[in-house]
Formats: sequence, C-alpha cells, structure tokens
Amino acid sequence: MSNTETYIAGLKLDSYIFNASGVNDSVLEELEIIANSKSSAITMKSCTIEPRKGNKEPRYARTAYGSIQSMGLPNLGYKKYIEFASYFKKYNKPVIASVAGLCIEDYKLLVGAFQKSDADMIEVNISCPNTDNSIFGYDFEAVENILYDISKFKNKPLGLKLPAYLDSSYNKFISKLIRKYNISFITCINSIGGLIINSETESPVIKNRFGGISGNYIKPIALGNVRRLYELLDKKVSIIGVGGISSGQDAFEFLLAGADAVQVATAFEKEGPSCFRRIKNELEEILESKNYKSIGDVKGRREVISSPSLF
Ligand code: RRO
Repeated sequence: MSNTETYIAGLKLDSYIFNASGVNDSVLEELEIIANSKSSAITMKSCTIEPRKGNKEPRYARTAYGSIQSMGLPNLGYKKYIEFASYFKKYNKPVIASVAGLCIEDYKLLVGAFQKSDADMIEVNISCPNTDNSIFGYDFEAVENILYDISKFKNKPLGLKLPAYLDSSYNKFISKLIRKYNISFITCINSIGGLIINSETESPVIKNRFGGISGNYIKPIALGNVRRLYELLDKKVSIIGVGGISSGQDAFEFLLAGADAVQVATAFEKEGPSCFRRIKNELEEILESKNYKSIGDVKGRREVISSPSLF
C-alpha cells in the first residue's frame, strides 16, 4: 500500500493534498469542514489587519476550464484567525496562517502577531491580484523590504505565496531573495489576473470584470513555476504546488515537477471537501501502479524531468 505522507518545512503532513488559502476558509464553520475532511492541513483565508467585506457580488464564477474571482480579500481581520489557530490545534494537523498586507508595513505586524500564535506555519501572501495595489511579488524591492522586516522573527516556518512568473529571469530574482532571507517554503502559484466574457450575455462573468483566473487554465504555468524554482532553490526550501489540481494525476505531475505537497482551490469550491480524499486516493493508486511506496520514492526520480534524453 502506497502512502502520500510528506513534509513541509520539517512539519509532517498525513497526505500530499490540502486546501489552498482563499476557498471557503474565512469563517469558523467553513474551517471546521476543512478540519474534518482529508485535507492534511488547515489553511486559513489570507487576512489583513482590519476586517474586510471584500468586493461586490457576483465575485466568483465557475467557468469552462476553472474559475474567475475578484473576492477582494474578504476576511475577519487577523485577530480572529489567531483565535482560530488555537481552536484548531485539537485536530492534530498543521494550521497555516495566511497574511496579506495592504501596504509593505502591514506585513511586520501580521507576521509578528502570528509568530506568537498557535499557527504552525505562516504563508505570506505577496500575490493577491484583486486589491487596488499592484502585486508586491512583481516588485522585488518591495519583496526585499517585506522580507527584511519579517525575517527578524525566527520561530515559525515562513513561506511566500508567489504570483506566476512568466519569464525565468523573475524566478531567478525571487529565488535569490528566498535564499538570502532563509524562507522555509514557497507556495506557487496564486491566480493570474484575467477576464472571462460570456458571449451570450455579452458581459464579463463577475461584477469587477477582471479577476484571478484559476483551475485548468493555469496548470501548465503553475507546473513551470514549480519546476523552475525547484531547480533554482536549495532542496531545504519546501515547495507547495497550486494551480489546476483536480485529480491524482495532476498531483502526480506536480510531484514530478518538484512539489513537496499540493493545495486545491477551484476543485474544492466545485466539489466540496470530498475532493481531498478523492485526489489522495487517486494519487495513491497511481503510486501503487508504478510501484512507488511513498512520495520520497518519487522524489528520487525527479531529475528525470531535467533530462533531454526523454525526448
Ligand atoms: O481575496 C482575494 O481576492 C484573493 C486573494 Br487574497 C488571493 O491571494 N488570490 C486571489 O485570487 N484572490
């Protein structure tokens, strides 16, 4: 029997699959559903210093190949998520806090607060496509300022939720900063800004018109980012892949590309919490059919992807 246990930043996860920040994870009742599912961790909604209502509805739409949304960071404010981190300890799976600053200075307060909380890891979101700010992750000076401020706190693993980089030179820049500031894990990628138009109604499918595109549309871009960063970073930096994972086969492709675990967003919104068990089971079946006993067995085979002899 194969198993999909894995490690992120030294913390054990019972399976390779868990929820991505941003889908049905803003309030206690929603988080409780994730806690009771086969998601191997509980990732909470990215939070800001003050609570936010988010953007006008309709702000989420399922579409042919995934989804578009402009949620606009609706959240209860960081103090609530600090309470939730304590509450969810009893589930014995890692609780991941996600923080999103509206300006560079916010990150210091947010990360400092979660460093003193019961959260097990902190994902620092520098890639939200739906606020009035430009995406910090595309401004390397801003990223360096954020990292300088937050890397002073040393106790809990810190990760960066990255935007999609569409040119490898950007992967190189960000990997230098990740190494310089000893970031423990990265989550790549966030949704990618775009527009989806319904040709029947002749209008955009969400109120805000533009929004973050997720699901199948972005899977190859996510895989490319995971692989490039896997090749650029020390293997001590854990990589969480996200972007279009809705089956065990998708998860297996991310594993081959270099991801240590994957998060699920669009498929969770569409299918509900059963997706975590289903994708885990499908991944186990693939591993078994290929005679891999564990995630570690496949990791040893990853360099095959680098080899031109495959083609
Ligand atoms: O809340 C959002 O609009 C949102 C966030 Br914080 C994010 O990181 N990514 C995204 O697609 N939407």
